[in-house]
Amino acid sequence: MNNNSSSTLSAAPVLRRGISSSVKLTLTGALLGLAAAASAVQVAVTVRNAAPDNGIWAVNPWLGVHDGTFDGFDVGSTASAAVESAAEDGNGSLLAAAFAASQPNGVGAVIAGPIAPGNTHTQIFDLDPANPDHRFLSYFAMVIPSNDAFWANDNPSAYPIFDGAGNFIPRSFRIYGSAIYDAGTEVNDEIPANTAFLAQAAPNTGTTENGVIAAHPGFLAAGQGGILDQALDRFGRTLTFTGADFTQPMYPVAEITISLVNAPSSRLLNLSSRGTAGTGDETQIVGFVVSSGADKQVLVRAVGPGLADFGVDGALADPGLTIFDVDGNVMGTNDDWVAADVAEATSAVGAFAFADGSADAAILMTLPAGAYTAQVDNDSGVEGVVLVEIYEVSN
Ligand SMILES: [Ca+2]
Ligand SMILES: [Ca+2]
Ligand SMILES: [Ca+2]
Ligand SMILES: [Ca+2]
Repeated sequence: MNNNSSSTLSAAPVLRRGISSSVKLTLTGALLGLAAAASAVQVAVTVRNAAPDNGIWAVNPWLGVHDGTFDGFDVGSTASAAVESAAEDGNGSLLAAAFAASQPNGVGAVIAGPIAPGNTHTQIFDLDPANPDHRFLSYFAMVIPSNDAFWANDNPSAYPIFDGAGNFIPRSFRIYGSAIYDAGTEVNDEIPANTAFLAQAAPNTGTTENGVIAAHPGFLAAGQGGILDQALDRFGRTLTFTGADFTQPMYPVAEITISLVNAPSSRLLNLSSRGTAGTGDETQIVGFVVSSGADKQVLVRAVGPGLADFGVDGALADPGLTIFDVDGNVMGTNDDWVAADVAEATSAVGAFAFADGSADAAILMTLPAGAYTAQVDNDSGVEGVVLVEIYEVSN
């Protein structure tokens, strides 16, 4: 299952204080509750291009899940033909073949296509937590435009998905510009005819560099006719790369999130709705329903400051969160999250962790069947972007 598989559903109209709102919710991953095979779980690996506007793109990221020994490259060493092809042309097929040969019981995938700054793609893997061949994630993506720039993990065991006992390890991590490598296979002339995504017309076009894999020194400075000065018409618009100087301190390149879509023992409902919230009529309202049956424990979060870590500009500085039932009764409220209350559940559902002492809001509570709204407000009076998340913690 490739990306863009997220589906939408319309929440019931919500009435409160005269505000009527029909909120479209984005359902991340899958709506579960389906009986899974006893041993299999679905793990979502989400790759987000975290670069700023007019920044660098990624193309055809390759992902592989393995036993911790698949090491596709080493900094300081000559690139393999597979790395050359993946770094110069965004072609991961040789890398995938090398992976398949090395890891007959591993699982690999290529997320096809270019990923624009701010865009996200998700790959779902069916994994067996007890299988040692399903323990570690590796990734590799070409930076475009470039001659031979890429980001990937040099250490094959840096990103365990499960611990040795088979426990899932939720994780979200960011890759910065300082972690972009030069494959050392093609001179960084940035001439459009040699540069993938610009005017390069065939694979393996450019001047051979005969170097080794090393930290990438960055693109030619603006005004030198390199990538930062280029513009191209693509996808019905004009693309420029004026924001592509990834040598800027803490330049965000990508964010990779590993989360559990599904577990045999729990039904994970991860509703996410991102919008702006201010005061009064600008309150963001998200409706959700606990269906009939046993009471449900839910984790509801209003993420404001935490979005800044994901490169979102204009995040709401201090969201407050209140859960109402259908009659307008307050079921729970929180301004700033309390670790003792929600940290364990946050980890259990695979949500990313908030920074210590942040002003994000989170409520963990058990609700009987019924319709509810999660409402975000804001005491600063300055509107901002907020993400509302609703997770079902247990059946
Ligand atoms: Ca290595
Ligand atoms: Ca190079
Ligand atoms: Ca080239
Ligand atoms: Ca080459």
